[in-house]
Amino acid sequence: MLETSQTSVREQLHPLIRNLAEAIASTWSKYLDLSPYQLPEGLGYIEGKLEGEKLAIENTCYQAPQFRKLHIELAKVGKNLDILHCVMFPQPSYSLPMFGCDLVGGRGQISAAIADLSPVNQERSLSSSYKNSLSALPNVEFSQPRDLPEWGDIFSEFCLFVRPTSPEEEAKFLNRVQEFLEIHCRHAINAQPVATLEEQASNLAGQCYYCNQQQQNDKTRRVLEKAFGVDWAETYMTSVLFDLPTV
Ligand code: BLA
Repeated sequence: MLETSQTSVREQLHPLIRNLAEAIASTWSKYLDLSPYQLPEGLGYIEGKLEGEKLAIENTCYQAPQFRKLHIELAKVGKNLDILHCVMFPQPSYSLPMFGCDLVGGRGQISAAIADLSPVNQERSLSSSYKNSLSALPNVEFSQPRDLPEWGDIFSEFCLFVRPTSPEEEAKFLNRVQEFLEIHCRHAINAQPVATLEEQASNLAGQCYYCNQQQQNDKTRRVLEKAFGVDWAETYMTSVLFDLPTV
């Protein structure tokens, strides 16, 4: 029963969202040693109502030695809003950036497509190895780049934030995200855990700042509040979308 409704959420989503979800999951399983991650009780598959329309959320979560939590969320709000949200939370013992991606679309058009490898170290700057790999990627141009909101100081200089205007631009976005993921997974599997508790604390503080900034996204919060109420939205944003490890 659950399986049937989950499959149908996925099938009804915008093709870019479906394809990107597929690409993320297959890149993870290609590079990482995945094991299951237990989401808070009752928050795997969720249904609510937004202005009389059905909102369905499907969460998929894994963990790996280098990652505390690998999360893909697919959501469908009535006929008009399709969402993909993805975050890779590193273990605080690994000094790795945060991969994040959000796609928001409606009526056949993606309005927001964002992907980044965001630094969470003390300097809030990617390591030279990441910078070298990302700089070596071929230049991609989009006809409608978008401006980051005020809370977006967490994103790196490589952040891609666009409104894709054609199937070609959608394919270019998908391809660039795939490249980000490959670079990230290759770095992660070659990384050594940090030695000191101070470094771990600093990584954790960086992740904490990242999550606090993401929690300022009123556009996400409003969708969740309208469908599920203010308290539920707060719990969901702080315990599923942008939670922090307990240490
Ligand atoms: C934008 N996110 C949005 C928008 C909506 C959502 C409705 C506005 C779309 C637009 O401006 O065209 C909604 N996103 C959601 C909901 C969920 C979601 C409901 O993920 C989950 C249930 N957001 C992230 C991550 C990033 C992110 C990981 O979750 C980046 C790595 C970014 N989303 C992000 C940004 C905007 C956005 C930067 C634009 C915000 C703005 O312009 O103010």
